[in-house]
Amino acid sequence: MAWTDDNLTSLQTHVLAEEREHPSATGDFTWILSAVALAAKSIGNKVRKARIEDVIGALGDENVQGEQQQKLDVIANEIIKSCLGSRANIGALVSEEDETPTVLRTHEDGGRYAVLFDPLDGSSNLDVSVGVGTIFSIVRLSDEVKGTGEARILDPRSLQVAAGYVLYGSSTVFVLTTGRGVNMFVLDQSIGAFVLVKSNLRIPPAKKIYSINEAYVDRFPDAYRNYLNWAHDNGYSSRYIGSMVADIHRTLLKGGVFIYPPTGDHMEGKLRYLYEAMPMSMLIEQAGGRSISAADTRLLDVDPTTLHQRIPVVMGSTDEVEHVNRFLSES
Ligand code: AHM
Ligand code: MG
Repeated sequence: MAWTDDNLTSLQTHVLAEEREHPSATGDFTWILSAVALAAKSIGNKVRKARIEDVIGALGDENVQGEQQQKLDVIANEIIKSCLGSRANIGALVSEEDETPTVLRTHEDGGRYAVLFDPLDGSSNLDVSVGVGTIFSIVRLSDEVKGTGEARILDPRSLQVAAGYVLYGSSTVFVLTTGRGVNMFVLDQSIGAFVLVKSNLRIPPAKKIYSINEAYVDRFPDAYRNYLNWAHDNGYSSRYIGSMVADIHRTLLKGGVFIYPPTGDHMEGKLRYLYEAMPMSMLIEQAGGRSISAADTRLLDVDPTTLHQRIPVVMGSTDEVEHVNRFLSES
């Protein structure tokens, strides 16, 4: 298909057009998403030059999760905070890399939203030039709780209103939902803009692919082992990059199921609820897929109790999630 001016839609244009359909919209989203897009361009640029600028590898410190911080984790975290920090409607920035939220302004001062993010997920893969990504979620903060601290962010009346990720892969891809389907944009380096390449993305309902770190199989609960045995007997294929954004991106486009189960010593699994599981679940559901954290338990129905909480994840094509769910229900 040839591009013409008629079908070239930028991320900015798309968000403005969506807002115009809501007479009560205040322009808040345009502000926040343009800051996220700016941060994504800047992080993408750093990722591409990381080897040249010698910012590959560990920093030597551990983050709040007790994990090795990569130099680029810290750089990406700073970039997002500096891009979002000046947006007047944001109450708090909540990062996987920071122990406590960065409070920008209280409810009384107009802080209506929190932006939650994993600045550079899968960053240990950078050493080998594998795709990594930024994951984010925009939460409209409850008016019922004062301040903009942890209690207000975790209040069940606070609502996730948008989510997305940016994949820094062979191209830079921005996948977004504002609660009305999923749209995909690709960065056109020559004009410096994210351009809409696929609207209303739908995940295929079934595909015989599972994405799981099978090396841990001996530490998975029986139900997951039984599922894997069943999948082996039923002609499944395995795909696992070890970089959640890349694995979810493939799952969204091609179908299949992405699983990060509890493991013997970590019954909560590895992935963080607020920065990884929650935004990806919204995207998957908005694309027509399903996301659960346990048998018959919709992940997004689980109320988080702490900011850095982890949660087991099974998400992807509806039929494929149901196959896993069947085994979880039997155990
Ligand atoms: P990170 O946030 O420290 O980068 O860790 C999250 C990453 C995910 O991208 C990926 O799905 C997972 O860790 C892989 O973990 P494992 O190596 O245990 O399979
Ligand atoms: Mg992560």
